[in-house]
Amino acid sequence: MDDRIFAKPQDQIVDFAFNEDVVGVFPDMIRRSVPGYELVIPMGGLIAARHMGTSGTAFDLGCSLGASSLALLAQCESPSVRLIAVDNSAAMIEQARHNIDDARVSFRCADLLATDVSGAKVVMLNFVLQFLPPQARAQLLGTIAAAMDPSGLLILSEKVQDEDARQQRFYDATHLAWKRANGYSDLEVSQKRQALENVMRVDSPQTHEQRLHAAGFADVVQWFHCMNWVSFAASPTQVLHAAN
Ligand code: GEK
Repeated sequence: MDDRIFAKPQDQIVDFAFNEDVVGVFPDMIRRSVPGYELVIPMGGLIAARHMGTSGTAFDLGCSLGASSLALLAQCESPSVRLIAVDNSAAMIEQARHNIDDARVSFRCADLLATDVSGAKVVMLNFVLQFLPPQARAQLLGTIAAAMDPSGLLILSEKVQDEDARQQRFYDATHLAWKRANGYSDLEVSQKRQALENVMRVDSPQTHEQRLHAAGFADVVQWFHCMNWVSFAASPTQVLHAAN
C-alpha cells in the first residue's frame, strides 16, 4: 500500500508512532524515505549469514516487518540456525508473524532494551538505535557486547547527522530532492519531519564509531555510507578484519 500518511494537512502533528496505519504502508514508506535501504538490508543479511555459518542464534532487534530477518534467512540454508525477532509494536510483530513462515524464527513483542542476547552469534539493529532515548544507547551496546558470543557480529544501521554543517546542507537538499522524486509532496515531507522531531534523534558517524569501541566492540567496520545513512559491522574481538 502507498504511504499517504502525511498527505493531508493535519491540525495538530502528533509524534510518529509505529501503529497499525504505519504497518500497512511501512515497506513503501521506508523504501521511499531511506536511501540505500534496498541495499543495506540484503547486504547486511549476507554479512550476517556468513557469520552465522550453520548454527547459532541471531537477534533482529526492532524487526518491524522482519525484512532483516528474511534477508539473513534467505542466505542461510541450515535448519539449525535460530532467529529471534523483537519489536515493541504489537501491530508490527503481528504482521511480521504473518509475513514470515519459517520454523527457525520466533517473534517477541517486547522492549529490546530488556532483551537478553546471551550467546548470540549475530545481533541486527537496523535503523532502531535512532528511536531509543539517547542516554540508553551506550548502555544497550555495552550490554550486547558483553552478552553476545565474543566473536559474534553486530550489524548497526542508522540515519546520521554529519559533523560538517556544509556537507549536511548538501545531504539535506539532496534527500529532499530524492523524496520529491519518489512522489512525496512538500507538505508530506514537512509534516513527517515535525512528527519525527521528538522521536528520532540521530548521532554523527564519529559518535557511533567511538561509542561502539567504548561499549566493547574492538573491531568495527563501516561498510556502508550514502549521505546520512550508514551501516557498521562490529565484533567484540578482532574477527572482521581477519575474515576471508
Ligand atoms: C528493518 N529493522 O526493516 N524495543 C523494540 N522495538 C523498538 C523499540 C524498543 N524499545 N523502539 C523502537 N522499536 C527494521 C526497521 S524501524 C525503522 C526498523 C524506521 C521498533 C519500532 O517499533 C519499529 O518497528 C522499529 O523499531 C524501527 O530493517 O521505521 O525508520
